[in-house]
Amino acid sequence: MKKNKILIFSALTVFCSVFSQNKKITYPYTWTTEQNPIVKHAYLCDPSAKVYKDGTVWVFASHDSDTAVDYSSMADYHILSSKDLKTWTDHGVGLSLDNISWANSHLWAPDGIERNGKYYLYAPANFNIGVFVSNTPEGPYVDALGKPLVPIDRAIDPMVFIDDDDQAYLYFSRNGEDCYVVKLKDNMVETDGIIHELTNWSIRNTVDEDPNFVEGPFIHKYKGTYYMTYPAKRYKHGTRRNKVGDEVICYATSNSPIGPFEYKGVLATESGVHTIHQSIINFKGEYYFFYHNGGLAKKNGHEAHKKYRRSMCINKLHHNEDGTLKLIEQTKNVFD
Ligand code: FUB
Repeated sequence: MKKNKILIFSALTVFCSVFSQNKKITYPYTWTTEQNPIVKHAYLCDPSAKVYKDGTVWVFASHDSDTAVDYSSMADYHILSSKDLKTWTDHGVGLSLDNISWANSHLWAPDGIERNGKYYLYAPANFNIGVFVSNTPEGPYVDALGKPLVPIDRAIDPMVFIDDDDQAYLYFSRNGEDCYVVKLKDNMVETDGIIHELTNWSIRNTVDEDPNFVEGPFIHKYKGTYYMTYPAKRYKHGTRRNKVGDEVICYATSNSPIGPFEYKGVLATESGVHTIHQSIINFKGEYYFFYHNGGLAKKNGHEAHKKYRRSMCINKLHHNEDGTLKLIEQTKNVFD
């Protein structure tokens, strides 16, 4: 009898899980939550958050498919917004592979920004970075150039930062070990000057114990200091090609947006899904850390594939008095 009850309960759980995954969502889709993962209707990951001039938080997220078994099937970006980090709207797909003539796979981590009344999305497709433009933050975004913006292949994870003097910088990574920055012209669709390689800083150390830069550079400025956060891995025996373990988030600081940056330490430990991809915002005077984990895959019974079916989370970030960053607590409650 007890066995039968367990069987019925398991069947119901699987049914409910499959049913909820197949639920048809119409966009824009709005919900309220204070619990991680904050998005439960789709596997949205690589969240890049920005606060726009009117105070709205916008998030540009990659999209893992419900059946993903690797990172190659990522085919569109969802764009989300919130005015309080509690009630969220997923505006649906802002850009998809169908609208990029020069690429046919791998829409990896994007970033967005507003400038002069226009909205720009920087996105890697087939390991080349393109720039896309829209009249609204949620898109749809159209290809601004019809070709990649950055003349370097194997480039991923673009991030755009506009400094207080209005100069825009495009950061990106390459080959899972190099970091670059290049200025952007005011029009945001042309690079300006040379591409600086940043990985000759102390963040590229070769000590076995310390994690080394892999990808996903993100800049935030706090009290005049430039903080670069980035996913990092340990190198076995100091060999760059021999990385071990899952990514953690490290940070380095500089007094200039083009470095040199000085390694400071680990900001967030592994999130349980091999990658962890971060962004940081100052929202109403408090700092928040966006990242992804495997929470939704676990809830949906997809734990075996959680590495490729990632879910977006937020926790608080604290600056210490001495300028260091407190280790992020990856808690269920966003506002803990
Ligand atoms: O989501 C695909 C890739 O995995 C991203 O571009 C990386 O940052 C890592 O999260």
